[in-house]
Amino acid sequence: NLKTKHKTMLNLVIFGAPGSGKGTQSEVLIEKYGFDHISTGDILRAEIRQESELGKAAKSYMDAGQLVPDSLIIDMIEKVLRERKPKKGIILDGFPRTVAQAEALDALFARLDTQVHAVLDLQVAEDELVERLLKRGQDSGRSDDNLETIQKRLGVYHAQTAPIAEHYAKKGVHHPIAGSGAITDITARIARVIDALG
Ligand code: B4P
Repeated sequence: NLKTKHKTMLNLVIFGAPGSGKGTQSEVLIEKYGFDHISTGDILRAEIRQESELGKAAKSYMDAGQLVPDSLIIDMIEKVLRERKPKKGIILDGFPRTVAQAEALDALFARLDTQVHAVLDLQVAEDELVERLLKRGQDSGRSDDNLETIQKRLGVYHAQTAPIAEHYAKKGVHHPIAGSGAITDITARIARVIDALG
């Protein structure tokens, strides 16, 4: 049941470029606050491992550093959001990634009589992003963590994903977070925003 008040349940979006620490901070936040974690990247990688129709459709886009088409992602997230029964709140990680996805999420939450309460935008310099992803690529086995694909993903981020920040700034829920430094320091910056939500 996603219909709640601030004090009982929060709908949070963790936002930022590839390598900005979305997955990393989500893991810490689910532990600290008991939130449900919905990572579209993780769901898509699981679909690929299972060789589902969605996985087969998504794989070529992901390997090329492109976004999976909005229609597939929006159907997928609607299904996931309806199945989950979060108690403390949810962290959307890697979604929305386009303005069309953000608008679809607004419409879905409106139907459930709720909204996005905060967008936590992790800001990290480009050279550090590349360095982190290349380092992960050494042992993650992720087919998209190589220099050529990383550069494509960063280009896609600037062209298609970064404009969402403005969409949420207009709604007064966009929070820039300095995303460099120790993981615990970044968590503390995020926690200050979450705790101020009430
Ligand atoms: P994602 O799985 O979301 O991958 P990502 O953007 O690289 O972020 P991730 O969360 O994994 O990395 P993090 O920054 O935590 O997406 C992969 C692909 O799936 C996309 O390219 C797209 O094709 C598709 N996709 C997913 N969602 C979609 C959607 N909504 N619409 C369309 N397509 C979609 O960590 C990176 C590295 O940095 C890690 O190794 C970590 O250890 C390190 N790190 C983190 N914090 C650090 C710190 N403070 N200091 C040093 N290193 C740090």
